[in-house]
Amino acid sequence: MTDVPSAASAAGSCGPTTLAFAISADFYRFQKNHMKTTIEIKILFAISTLCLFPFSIPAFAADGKEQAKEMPGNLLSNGDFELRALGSQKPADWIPGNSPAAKCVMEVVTDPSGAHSGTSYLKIQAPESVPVPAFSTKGSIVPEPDTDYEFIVWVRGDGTFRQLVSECAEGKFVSSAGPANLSSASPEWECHTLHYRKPPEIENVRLVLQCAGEIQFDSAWFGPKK
Ligand SMILES: [Ca+2]
Repeated sequence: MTDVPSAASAAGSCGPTTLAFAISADFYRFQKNHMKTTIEIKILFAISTLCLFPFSIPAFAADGKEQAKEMPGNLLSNGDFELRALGSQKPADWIPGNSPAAKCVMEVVTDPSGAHSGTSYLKIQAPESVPVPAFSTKGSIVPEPDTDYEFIVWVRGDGTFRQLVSECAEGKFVSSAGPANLSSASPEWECHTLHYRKPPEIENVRLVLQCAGEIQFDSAWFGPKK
């Protein structure tokens, strides 16, 4: 993944030292030649303002680029779990996918030092149950035919989990693609990738996270294989 240059580095040769030297030199010539005109003062002020402008906004420019580069090409909405549903601690654009999931604690936790991406992650507290609680994307995605996809998610916690691609045809759920069994989560963030290719009869898919125990998810990504 290519790093995006920061706003400060993009400012290039228009650095503070160069700027100070240029202004000092101009001011010296200004005094030497006794050209005390209002127009020259205005020109010097305009030059200094234009050169200093990039240094006044690096935080905003860098933040936007950081978010854009974290998960480029992601077809998932709110895969980084940075957004909550209105008036709720639950994540925007994710919903309980079965009745056990509706009874679980599912919340976005803001923890800048603990999040895998951004400042927040999804925490789910789910009991052992049959069926295993499942959490789904709210919207469906239409994968291209004959194209390899990846469903990536970062996971940690105390319990078990798996990621699935829920497949729909003729407006109905027909099958799930993914591992047959749940896996144990690690206490530290680990990346898990599910490879997926849409069968011809499948029209659209939803992405599903299943878990039991206390599991945290972050940086979920679905898109064509990179
Ligand atoms: Ca995040």
